[in-house]
Amino acid sequence: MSAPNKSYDPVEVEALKPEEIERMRDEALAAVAAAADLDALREVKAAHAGDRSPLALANREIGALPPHAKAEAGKRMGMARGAVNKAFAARQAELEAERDARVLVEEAVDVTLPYDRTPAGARHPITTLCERIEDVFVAMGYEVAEGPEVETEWFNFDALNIAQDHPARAMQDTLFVQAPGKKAKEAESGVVLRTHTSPVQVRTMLDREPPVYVICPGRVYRMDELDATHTPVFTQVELLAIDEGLTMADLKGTIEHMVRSLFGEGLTTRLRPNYFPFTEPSAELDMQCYVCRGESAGNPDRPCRTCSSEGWIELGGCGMVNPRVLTAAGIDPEKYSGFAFGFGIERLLMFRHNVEDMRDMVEGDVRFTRPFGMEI
Ligand code: FA5
Repeated sequence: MSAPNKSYDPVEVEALKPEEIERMRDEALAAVAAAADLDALREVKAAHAGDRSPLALANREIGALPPHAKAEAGKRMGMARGAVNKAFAARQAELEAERDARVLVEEAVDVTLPYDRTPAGARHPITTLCERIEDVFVAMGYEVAEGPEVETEWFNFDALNIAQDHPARAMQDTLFVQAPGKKAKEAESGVVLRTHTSPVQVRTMLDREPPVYVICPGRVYRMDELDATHTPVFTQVELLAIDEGLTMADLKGTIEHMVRSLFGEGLTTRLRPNYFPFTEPSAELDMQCYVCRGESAGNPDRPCRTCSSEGWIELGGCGMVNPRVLTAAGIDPEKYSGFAFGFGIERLLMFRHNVEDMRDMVEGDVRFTRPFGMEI
């Protein structure tokens, strides 16, 4: 700091000359305006408005002025430093606004992007529906039984009373793994990809002593073209009960319980006569349409897509186990009777979930399976 002035002469203090203060102010203002970002502005502040800045050092010189000169110099200095501080605050606000706008753009999160780059698949609804049906029957005391998909003709046809000349045994209908009589001299029976789950009935009866209550889910194969309502590989569930005194009424009551568990209360079922070599009598089992509850039948004002306005939906084939089948499996038909029921899960899935094309079920596209949920 300069020595005190005895008489007023601001020129004596070089740094307090008006033009010098203006120069320092203008230099500071130019530096503030030139600061391109907040870091640069911070440096500008230290250099032009900090304790060691030219204006601050000049400010200290005011003390060296005579009292009557201090006011004028102080006013001039105050205005210069005020202008610099104001410019600094304005530039800081401007740069902060620029930074905030940039951050908003650069750090924006697109919440619509997939959150998982390796999404988990979903269990196939055929699997979950099969398990649901198994649960219904296990709760009634049934066991789950399985059999091989590559099956002998004997189990697939003969033991089920399906005669040698039955059309189902023709090469056009059944996929033969080994033709009868060839290679397998010891076993005359040919080998096929099972065409239904009914051979598991026979295997189960040979394996266990009655009473028998089993449910047999599994994959089956037929020479069918893949189209909207057929697939050459599909899933059936077979139900078999062998006990003393079983009748068609037990069969109907059991299926009605299954229908209630899968579709809700209040739906009736009906039996239509049919023929299967392995059951006698045999029937086709229908359930009342769970969407229109039968109201669409004969009512053009209330069409129903689910049952094609029939009012009924075909569930599958059933009947009392033919005594010949019981005998082939070593069970006394005089003592025991039994009922069986077999149905296709793909068809059940179609009408239960309004799937219009069976091909969607076999293509393995998660866009089909995902809407059914991740049921474990
Ligand atoms: C049978 O397979 C008998 N074994 C069912 C049975 C069991 C009757 C026990 C009596 C006692 P059917 O050929 O009708 O029957 O087939 C049963 C179900 O399989 C059909 O109702 C249908 O839902 C399904 N199905 C048949 N062919 C196909 C196919 N190509 N694609 C998908 N589902 C099919």
